[in-house]
Amino acid sequence: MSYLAQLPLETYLLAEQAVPMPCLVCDYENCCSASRCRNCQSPMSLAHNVRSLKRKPHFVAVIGASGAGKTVYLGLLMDLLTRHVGLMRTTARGPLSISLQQTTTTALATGWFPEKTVANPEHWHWVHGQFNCRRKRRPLELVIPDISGEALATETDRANRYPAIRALLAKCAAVVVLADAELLQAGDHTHDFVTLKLLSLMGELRDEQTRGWMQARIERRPLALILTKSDRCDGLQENPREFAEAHATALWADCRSRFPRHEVFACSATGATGLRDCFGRRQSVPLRIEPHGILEPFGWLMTELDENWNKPGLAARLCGARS
Ligand SMILES: Nc1nc2c(ncn2[C@@H]2O[C@H](COP(=O)(O)OP(=O)(O)OP(=O)(O)O)[C@@H](O)[C@H]2O)c(=O)[nH]1
Ligand SMILES: [Mg+2]
Ligand SMILES: [Zn+2]
Repeated sequence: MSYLAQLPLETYLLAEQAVPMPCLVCDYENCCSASRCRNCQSPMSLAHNVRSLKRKPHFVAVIGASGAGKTVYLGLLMDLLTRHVGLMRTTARGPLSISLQQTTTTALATGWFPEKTVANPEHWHWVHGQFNCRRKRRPLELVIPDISGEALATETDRANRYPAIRALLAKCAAVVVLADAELLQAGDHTHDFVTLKLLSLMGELRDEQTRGWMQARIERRPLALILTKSDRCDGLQENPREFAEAHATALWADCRSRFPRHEVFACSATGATGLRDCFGRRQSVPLRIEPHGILEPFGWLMTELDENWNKPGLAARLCGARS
């Protein structure tokens, strides 16, 4: 009787693990089985999606102070797009891309606003999807993260505390700035400083970007200023530009001077809100969900992105203009 056994070494599995996988957000090289980047904690599924699809997405940076309404806006936007409301629609890439929409709509359907986004990057939602507009020929591949306002503010004061934010601000192909219209109308500009600092940081990082036509495109990236909670401000929906000039003078002027392609919009998620007691604290709750002005800013951004990245011959023209 023999006591010898044969064990296959399967060293090819080790070799497979040794091949590094660069993070799509910060380019840090990770082990290919990692689920989150070791440097910026963004999901590695983004990089895996790109490898399998062979199409690199554009990043859209959504910035604004804590409480500006980023999560509510993005969650509702994704819900409308996946339900094919209007001319645009999206197809989510991977299950993680559906979590933001799920969290937001579940909270709103049960009579609450979603929880404040925590500063820990492991809990941020990264939406990766293919976005189509029926009027356009080519779909756009986009990654839109919902980042905590608290983390955005911290990054402006302590560089590299959140590497994902820095990388996103440098790489993004479009910018969405959210500002609380109710606060602006009341003359409270404390939130503006976070956004102004982020826009200034973006300008600094842009200068470190690659040269040539890529740099030219980064310089032409569009910015949409969205004034949120328009249900609380009379007349805002009808004339957001006038409102921005009257109540957000510094912020709107900064957006215009830094981004040659800009537009201002107003939106609201609710028709009315009320106050509800929650563990001894009075909290604002939605009484009626009536999305207003959610799709328009995104439609404008898609058109601008399409002009900047998909238009044949534009790269050549930009190169010519700069050389
Ligand atoms: N009236 C009204 N209130 C809103 C609307 N959208 C958001 N809010 C209020 O604003 C609060 C903050 O909204 P969020 O979307 O969580 O804000 P955020 O920018 O994601 O904040 P952070 O996660 O802290 O960065 C909500 O809890 C609501 O009380 C809206 O359309 N109308
Ligand atoms: Mg949030
Ligand atoms: Zn990373």
